[in-house]
Amino acid sequence: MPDYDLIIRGGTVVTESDQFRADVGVRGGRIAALAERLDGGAAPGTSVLDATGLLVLPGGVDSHCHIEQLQQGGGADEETFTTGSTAALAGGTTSVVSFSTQFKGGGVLGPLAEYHRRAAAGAMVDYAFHQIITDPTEAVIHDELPQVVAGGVRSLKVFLTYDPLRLDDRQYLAVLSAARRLGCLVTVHCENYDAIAWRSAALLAAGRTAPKYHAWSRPPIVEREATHRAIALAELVDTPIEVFHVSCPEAAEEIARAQARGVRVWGETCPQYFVLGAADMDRPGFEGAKFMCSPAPRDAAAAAGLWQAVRARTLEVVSSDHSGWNYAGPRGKQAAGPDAPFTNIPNGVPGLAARLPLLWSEGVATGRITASDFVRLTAGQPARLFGLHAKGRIAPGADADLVLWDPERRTRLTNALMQHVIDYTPYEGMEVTGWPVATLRRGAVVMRDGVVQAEPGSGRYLAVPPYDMIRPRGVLPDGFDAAAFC
Ligand code: DUC
Ligand code: ZN
Ligand code: ZN
Repeated sequence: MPDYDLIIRGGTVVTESDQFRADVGVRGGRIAALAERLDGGAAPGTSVLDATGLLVLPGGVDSHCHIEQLQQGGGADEETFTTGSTAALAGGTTSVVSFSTQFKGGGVLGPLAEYHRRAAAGAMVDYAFHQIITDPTEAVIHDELPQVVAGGVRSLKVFLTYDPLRLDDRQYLAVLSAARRLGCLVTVHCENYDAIAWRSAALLAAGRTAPKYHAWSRPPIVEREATHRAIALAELVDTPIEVFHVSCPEAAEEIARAQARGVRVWGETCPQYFVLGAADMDRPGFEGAKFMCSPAPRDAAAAAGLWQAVRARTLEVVSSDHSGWNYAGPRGKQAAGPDAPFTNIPNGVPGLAARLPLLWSEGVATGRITASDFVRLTAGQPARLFGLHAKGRIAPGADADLVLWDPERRTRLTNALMQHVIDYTPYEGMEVTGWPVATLRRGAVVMRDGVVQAEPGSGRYLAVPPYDMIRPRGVLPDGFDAAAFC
């Protein structure tokens, strides 16, 4: 038997701490060796992939993307596991964490079983799930969630805004308590529901209905307040949380303050908050709808504040929050017509394939962050935080999920390059520096020069075992563990 199935020859390996010239030997889908020179390239059964002049990065881990998410009333997102995987692999991402949902009045086990079925049939990336909780009934909390966790889902997602998804504070506390008992992380969408409803009603009454008023309905203060509250209640229960999609420095400051006093809270941001702004929602006609997501994109000053928070390690994950709605067609942004008020336009932007090029271009190529920071933000930290132990790093024993990356290549983004099913990209026409030349998943080349080749269903489910990083820290008001009694 040859020592290696594959040798990746002559590239520069980038880890969270270093960059060094090394060959990478792969055996059985895992990294078997790293060395300045690996012999065995001539052995029968060993193939060689030339990476001269390229960086070798760990495959991206996108820990927040909405793919084939089931929708109320039947059906699912138009981005299927197969099309979403194609976009992911085209952009250098090899693992995702997507969302199984709950519909109010229903349980979680039924939708989760269906979601597993869809992913097993279609995925070409490896995948884990977040479990969205919209209705934390006794049955869900005490009967169903323990089964969900036993099946390898250790991240619960809650929304503090959005009808019909949002939880009030008491319900949020119930989810935090369950997470503490079961050993889960809670991920939180932080915006103040009532403040948004109040401002939206006023904007509609004033005739301000265009897409740009989406941003007016939810200024940074509504995100800051909800972030503060989400953290305070998590501190009350002593449950670790991650604040999703931080869009502004005001929210990042709340996270930084809590981190400084030892609270286990992590922050995520997304490329759209670096490169899009509220001004994009003011494009002519209905075009602004293409840029609508929540929280809303802000402005250049906010983006500068986010970069600072990234450099300070307050924000340690950059995910896509890929949430694709077509611009045209009956189920997309114009579902309620081309003049729909902002309150009736689906939220979300697609970004699976654009995530790594945008972050490299805006972050590494400009000198704001290092290549090792990039690896930590896009692969290492999301893998650690969500318990994906074989992912996100280049080291013997880890899965051979790798990207051969050209750090200099300049590319003008088009929707065709994104390879998702959605009919537009909000990044159309932007020029980026840095591009994935090839993507390997467990040692197999699944994308080369933009051509994705993998079998639907070849992605593997990543069941997450208990892990230390999300253990409560053991600090409770009065030392009383209320979560143990409810
Ligand atoms: N906001 C979310 O929280 N999720 C999906 C899309 C969006 O805009
Ligand atoms: Zn969200
Ligand atoms: Zn989301």
